Amino acid sequence: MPRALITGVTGQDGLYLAELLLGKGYEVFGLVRGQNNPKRELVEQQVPGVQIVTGDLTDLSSLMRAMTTAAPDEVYNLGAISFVAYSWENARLTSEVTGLGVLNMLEATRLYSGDDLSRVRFYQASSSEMFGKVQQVPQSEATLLWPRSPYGVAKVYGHYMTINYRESYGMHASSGILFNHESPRRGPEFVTRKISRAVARISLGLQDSISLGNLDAKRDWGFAGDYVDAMWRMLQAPAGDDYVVATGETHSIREYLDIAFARVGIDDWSDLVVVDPRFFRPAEVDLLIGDATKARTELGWEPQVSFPELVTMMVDADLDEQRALAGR
Ligand code: NAP
Ligand code: G4F
Repeated sequence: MPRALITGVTGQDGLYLAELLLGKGYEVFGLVRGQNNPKRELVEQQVPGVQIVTGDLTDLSSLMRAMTTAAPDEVYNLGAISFVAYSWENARLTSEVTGLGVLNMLEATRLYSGDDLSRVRFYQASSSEMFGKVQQVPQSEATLLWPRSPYGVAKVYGHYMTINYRESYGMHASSGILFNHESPRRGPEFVTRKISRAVARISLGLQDSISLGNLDAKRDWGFAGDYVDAMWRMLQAPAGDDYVVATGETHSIREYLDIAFARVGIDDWSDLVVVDPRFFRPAEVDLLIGDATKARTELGWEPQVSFPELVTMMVDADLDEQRALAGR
């Protein structure tokens, strides 16, 4: 039975990846940080097969203990401070967790591996946010990186450190440059879930309007369940490498709003959306669209869920959740 260690198991991707690996017969260990972390219960309820180990990406010795306990064949480093807007307010902490945390996890993996440095396969959760002020459309593995946020800068550090460990030590280390991926498990601070939840609440009479920032930003949005499959495929490849994972389509926040409100029978949402400058960012990433040709051809990966299906899935899930909370 193969063994995997997932950092960030309490997050959106961690939960989907744990489900995927358990379904494939893996023994799965999930790193959970902090004392009495309330998300631990979420993992225990939603993916009960996961064995929880405690540790923090900023604490190398805790990661080495986690490696010894899990004795993994595969390490998926998904843990990060992942909310871009928060990263300006907490730039140093973001650098320590999202940037230096990758170095800590690579070091824990290298030290655990001993003489056989290709024995443990390593996945790093890199991000399309690294493309920032995009230098090429669409963005591929060869596109120059130009990050626009402390989060993006931290991800660039982790990305190059992963490449460096592959080149320096011959580790099977892969970096997935994933474009935005969403689901009903998405945190409510991200724009897609913020909208799907608000649309559900507005349609049920529980909320009057929604305040948002820049409605013209465009993202290449896919379904998180499809994207964790790409992570697994990278670690089954003969050697570590870097791959863009994206749908190849881009849509604005306005288009997301159109489909989300239409799902609850509202065609004109202009009076229901308030543009609030508080949600504008010091520097914006205006356009992301990925070219995933390499992942398609080398890994046989294909996204299964379309943009309208994704939006509909999220609104429907939030309608169910809000109805249950309101006792309807
Ligand atoms: P998420 O839901 O925000 O999950 C982040 C995870 O990191 C949580 O489990 C969180 O634990 C954990 N974490 C935070 N600080 C930590 C620390 N100091 N030590 C250990 N764990 C820590 O993110 P996601 O959407 O699942 O994304 C997974 C990864 O992919 C992240 O690295 C993200 O930056 C990257 N990524 C995401 C996307 C996307 O569109 N979703 C795209 C590209 C790349 P707590 O629950 O305890 O806070
Ligand atoms: O949903 P967002 O916060 O996601 P963002 O910044 O693209 O980052 C996500 O995707 C990255 C991959 O490219 C990941 F690496 C990262 O961890 C995270 O998962 O914002 C999307 C867009 C932005 O342009 C933002 O300015 O939506 C715009 N937006 C407009 N109003 C808003 C809002 N974003 C949020 N969160 N909240 C708003 O009210």
